[in-house]
Amino acid sequence: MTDTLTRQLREQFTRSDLLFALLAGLVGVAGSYAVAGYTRQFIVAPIDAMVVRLTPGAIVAFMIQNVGEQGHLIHIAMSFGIATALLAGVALLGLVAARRLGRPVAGVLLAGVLSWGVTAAITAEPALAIGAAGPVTVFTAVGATPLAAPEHDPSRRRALVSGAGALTFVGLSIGLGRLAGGSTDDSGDDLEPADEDVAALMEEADGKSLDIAGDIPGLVSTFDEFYNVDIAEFDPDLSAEDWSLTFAGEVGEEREVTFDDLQALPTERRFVTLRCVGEDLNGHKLDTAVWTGTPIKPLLEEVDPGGECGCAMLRAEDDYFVQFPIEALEDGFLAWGMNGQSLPQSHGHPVRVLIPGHWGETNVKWLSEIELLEEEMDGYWEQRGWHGTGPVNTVAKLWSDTMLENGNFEVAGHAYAGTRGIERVEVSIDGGDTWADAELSDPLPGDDVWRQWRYEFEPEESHEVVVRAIDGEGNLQTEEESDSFPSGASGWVSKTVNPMDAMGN
Ligand SMILES: Nc1nc2c(c(=O)[nH]1)N[C@H]1C(S)=C(S)[C@@H](COP(=O)(O)O)O[C@H]1N2
Ligand SMILES: [Mo]
Repeated sequence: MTDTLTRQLREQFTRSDLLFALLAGLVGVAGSYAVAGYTRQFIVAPIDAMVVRLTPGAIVAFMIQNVGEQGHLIHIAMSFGIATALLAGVALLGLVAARRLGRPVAGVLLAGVLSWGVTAAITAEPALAIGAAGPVTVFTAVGATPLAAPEHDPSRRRALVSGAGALTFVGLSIGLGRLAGGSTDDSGDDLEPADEDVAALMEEADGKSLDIAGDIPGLVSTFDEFYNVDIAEFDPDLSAEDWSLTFAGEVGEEREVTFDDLQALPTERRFVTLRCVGEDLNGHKLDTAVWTGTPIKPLLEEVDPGGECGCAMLRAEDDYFVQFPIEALEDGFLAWGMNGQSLPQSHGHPVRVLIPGHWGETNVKWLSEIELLEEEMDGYWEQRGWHGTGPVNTVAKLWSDTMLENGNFEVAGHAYAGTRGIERVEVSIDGGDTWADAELSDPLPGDDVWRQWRYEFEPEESHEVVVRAIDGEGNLQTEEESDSFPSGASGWVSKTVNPMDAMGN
């Protein structure tokens, strides 16, 4: 049965057809990249979004635990594969039609029109779709041409030349795509009018940052330092003018808020720290910025939320969604500025939510809708097994250990406990037998901000350094160790350091 099927298929096209179809698929994807760059107009982008949506939760959870950051690469490779296969399939159809009809031109036209149609349908960009359709058409034509005169088909040579041509085209396209896509310049423009209040806060943070010899962030993370977690490979590309936020579901009155509406509300600047539930205990998905925006509460009160569960689903333009209690949302902040610039694309341009003291995943970027619910529903990550919508765990990070010129050894890092605040950080240099207080940075204004700590000691050969924080309610950071999945990593960060080795370097 399969045998006859394979045979039948084989009768439809030759090995040369397959080769040219594959080349056409590759140059089609490359051509799309050449005109669109690494943006949502690139044919791979919507496919990636679909892959993200359709990947079953169990697989995503497995990938996060076992594959980690490379998971994104696997996703994107799959999406590239699908895009290439789609365009190659269209080219193959054209080649088969060319032979069947005995009219190469008809087959080539078919491949051209279909590749344009498929790309336009996927990207919703009819004009840019020519970037993919052009090269697909050309390579289908090359593949179909010798049919007219098979006796002139030096096929090996033709395949080599075409392959080289395709590679050259892909190379050129990568160069062009880099120019076309604005993905490199990530940071936004300066806020208008120049925001002196932000400047003053940044200066305050600078002044309060400890003098740490090791290379770690200050009290405000720079755009380069600030971590990023995105479910999609391609960030939504939204303009402030076209953006709006809808309050829907169990509300007394539906309401749509535009960017201008937001700007007309009282503007505040806040230090807010974000931490991802998926990070390792001593990981670096913990950062702080000065955010410009407006509180959510007055808007919520206007729409008069109802609903049994007292909960809301927040949705975003990348099809991200997360649900948590209105109680937490009420303390939230709608931010359009970060460190004195308009919100960068990768951090949710033009508007994101900040929920004090809760895990990063509640801080929805590219926010589009707040739906008040009747009953609880899982969010994107909850569907995939995570429990990351509640308050953050307390943590003291050990991010640097440095031999100082004065012969002492310095250990340092940041500590964070959400809205509970950090009261104290303790350091042990003997594996937890004895403890001493670390130097702490003066607190910054705000009720959801990390602090820096630093500890200096006269070193011996080797030390097991352990750090732990005490939050503002007097609770000691839990010693019990757990993985980040599903509720955030716990335990005390420890590290064996060999100061004398360091000195030898
Ligand atoms: N729309 C949208 N919002 C999102 C995410 C996302 O993928 N899409 N990721 C969430 C997660 S898991 C975290 S930890 C934070 C990260 O914010 P950042 O990328 O600005 O650091 O954003 C949250 N908000
Ligand atoms: Mo996260």
